Amino acid sequence: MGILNEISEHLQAGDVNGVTDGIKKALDDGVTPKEILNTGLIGGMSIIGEKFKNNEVFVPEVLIAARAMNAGMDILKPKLIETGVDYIGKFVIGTVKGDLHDIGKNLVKMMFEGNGFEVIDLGTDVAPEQFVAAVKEHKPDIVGMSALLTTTMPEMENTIKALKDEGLRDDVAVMIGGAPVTDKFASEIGADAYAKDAATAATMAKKFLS
Ligand code: B1M
Repeated sequence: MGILNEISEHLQAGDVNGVTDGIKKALDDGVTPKEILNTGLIGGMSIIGEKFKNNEVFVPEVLIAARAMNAGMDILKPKLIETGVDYIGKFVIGTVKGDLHDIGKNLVKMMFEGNGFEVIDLGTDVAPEQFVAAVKEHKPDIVGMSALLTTTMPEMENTIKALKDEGLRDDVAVMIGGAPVTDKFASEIGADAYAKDAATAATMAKKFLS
């Protein structure tokens, strides 16, 4: 459908006004909020995700597209709530204790939102007990942790241990990532998955949904 492709194109170009005007027009034309979300916004974000993975676009383009997606979601969210939106899963994410880097974490968040997840973002410097409290409160399918410092990577293991101590480990999948993190490290600390980039993480996450 033309208008949905237009929204997707505007999103990929990071054109906030194009996205918001397109959504208003689509709603006026009787397109459902769900179709706008799935084909226009998520469709556009998935293309950006693929291009990012293939080094065809870079962090600034993804952040600009993410800003356009956020602007679109501001209009769409109330409509989605009215009509009832089916998220594909719930994802809690945070940058671990002692670590203030959030650019990668925010990209991961956007890619998950762009793939249809409800995302609870705990921010940066998130202590193991905060992850535990969020799992108790939100009952997510997946907990994601990001770390950019070699000195904060052990907090990922501490968080997994805290989840075990609270009897919650079997209730959630744990995904980790960040520049110094590796697949080997993920296995060593008992995480369920490591992803090297945000787009891969969002695709990989779907295997943890029941
Ligand atoms: Co910092 N910093 N920094 N820094 N910083 C690094 C990480 C560093 C490598 C720079 C260097 O020395 N070459 C170094 C770490 C060295 C180490 O530990 N081995 C470092 C240091 C030392 C520090 C300070 C200690 C410096 C100081 O104060 N002396 C300090 C620490 C502060 C703290 O956290 N407590 C510090 C501070 C900062 C700034 C505040 C200035 C700023 C952060 C701003 C912000 O985030 N809002 C900053 C920045 C920008 C960087 C660099 C330059 C860039 C990081 C970044 O955003 N990359 C970085 C050097 C570098 O990487 N070239 C550096 C882009 C981002 C998109 O990539 O986060 O890796 P990344 O995310 C990727 C993937 O890793 C993956 O997806 C993303 C994209 O696809 N991914 C996941 C990330 N999380 C994931 C989770 C997943 C899956 C995938 O599943 C859940």
